[in-house]
Amino acid sequence: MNLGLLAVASSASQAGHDVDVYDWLGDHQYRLLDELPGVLTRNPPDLVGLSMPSGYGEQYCGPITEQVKRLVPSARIVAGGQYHAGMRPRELLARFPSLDAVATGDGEQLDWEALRRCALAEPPTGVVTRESAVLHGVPPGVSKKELAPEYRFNLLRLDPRSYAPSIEIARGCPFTCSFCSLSGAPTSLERASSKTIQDQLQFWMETWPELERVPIYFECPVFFCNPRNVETYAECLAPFSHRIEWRTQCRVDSVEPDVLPKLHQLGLRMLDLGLESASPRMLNLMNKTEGPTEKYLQRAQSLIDRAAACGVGIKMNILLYAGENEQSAGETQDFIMRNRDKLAGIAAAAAIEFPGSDLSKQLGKLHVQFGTQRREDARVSSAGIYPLDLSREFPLERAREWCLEMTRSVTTAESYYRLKRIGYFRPDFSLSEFMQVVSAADPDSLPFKLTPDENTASKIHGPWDMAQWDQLR
Ligand code: B12
Ligand code: SF4
Repeated sequence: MNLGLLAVASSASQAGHDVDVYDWLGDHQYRLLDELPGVLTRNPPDLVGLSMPSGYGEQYCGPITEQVKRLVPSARIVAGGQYHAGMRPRELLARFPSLDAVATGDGEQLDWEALRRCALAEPPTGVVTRESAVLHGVPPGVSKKELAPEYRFNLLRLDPRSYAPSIEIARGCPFTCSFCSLSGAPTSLERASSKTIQDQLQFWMETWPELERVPIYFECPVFFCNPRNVETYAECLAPFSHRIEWRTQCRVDSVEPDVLPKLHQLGLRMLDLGLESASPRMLNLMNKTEGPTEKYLQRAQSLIDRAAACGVGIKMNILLYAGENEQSAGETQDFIMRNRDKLAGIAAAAAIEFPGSDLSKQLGKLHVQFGTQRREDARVSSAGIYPLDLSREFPLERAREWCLEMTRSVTTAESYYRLKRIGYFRPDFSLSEFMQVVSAADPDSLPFKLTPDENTASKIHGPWDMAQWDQLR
């Protein structure tokens, strides 16, 4: 679910505007492009907001904005999504002639009424237009004393049961890991209020009354928990902890190992741990930790050990970065192999250049130092996103081969299903349905290895085809 889109729409609705939300998961859920003429004609909008949290949405921006302008020429169209659209407003306006404006920051503060009435040369705060000479404040003048958006789920026009449940628990990140889009816009962390969290949980409980436990992703850039604030979570989650199993993401240094048993009692089942690397040199290059790297790795180890002991699954995120070589990748590989039996899975990936990130800003320097360079990707390079040759010694192909090998060394079909069940799949998507999708897929294309049992299952021929497999990924 696109929580950013829902948060913005909810605040517009609270301000008295009539809002419809089409949180579009793709043609398999709703044929948005086919339906758009009907939607626009039935209820012609004054303003259209497009959410583009990642560059992967840019491919739809042209067709949607052109249709809107053709059918409702008076409508103003604004794109938002602070870590993507907000990083390249001018480029978007140049690329999409029918787009009028880009909102650069948190969307709750956007003054929709002002945007509707203003001359495009004088947009409201936080909005960039083709005609505005300068950016009016980045991001908009947000006074985020307490993050308490009221999520109005009733604005969704599509069936909430077709989404993987997620809720927002915090926003913003004070760290500056150089590969991350958030590094280009360092903001402090804002926790959602208990009421905001409870209201969102209540919605999902009501959406899935028949489920004993509802799997929910607790969305935040970094989950922070220590013995001091764990009681705040306990109070907030107490009415729900017997009915939820949740997953969230953290840094090595943001969760204290001692709180894991308590979090497990509160329903935590899966923690995405951003280790990124076990090579001290790479951790420094990524600006991943301010303290000594040995301490970082010791802390990671105790988190993994403690989680394994109390039944919290750890899915470890690994990133190969600019300057990587066989030695540094080998150090990370050793760490993974040592912990293989304690991990619920890993996701290994090669760093990608995203607009606005520190990596993007430092590319020239990294090229001189290591030979890091962009590679074109026909799908996304027009959105300012580039895969990279990480170094002369570690080109893109080698990085991809290494990542697949590592991911497969830990993940099986079943563990992959268990990982994705919270936050990615519909709650009622069963393991046997998943295995049917797997059975129709080319085993070489899978991000996991099939165990002998699963190989047998792969002989079952389900009604699924590869297109459905692609949608699941
Ligand atoms: C949850 C999440 C996902 C979820 C759901 C995505 C979704 N549709 O919401 C899933 C797992 C599906 C996902 C997938 C991917 N994601 Co993602 N994801 C996130 C994450 C962690 C949180 C987003 C969120 O819910 N935030 C909470 C909401 C409330 O905040 P928000 O989205 O920023 O919205 C606010 C403003 O941006 C703004 N706003 C948003 N939309 C609009 C629209 C209008 C009109 C206006 C005015 C304002 C506005 O107002 C909102 C409220 O204040 C972000 C990182 C982050 N912390 O934001 C990455 C992030 C957006 N993802 C990223 C990436 C790369 C991906 C993937 C490509 C990963 C992959 N390799 O497959 C895919 C691409 C998916 C796609 N098709 O676009 C990158 C994007 C970088 C880029 N420049 O492209 C981010 C920034 C992570 C990162 N650190 O690099 N992602
Ligand atoms: S990787 Fe995580 S901790 Fe680092 S800047 Fe991004 S969101 Fe923050």
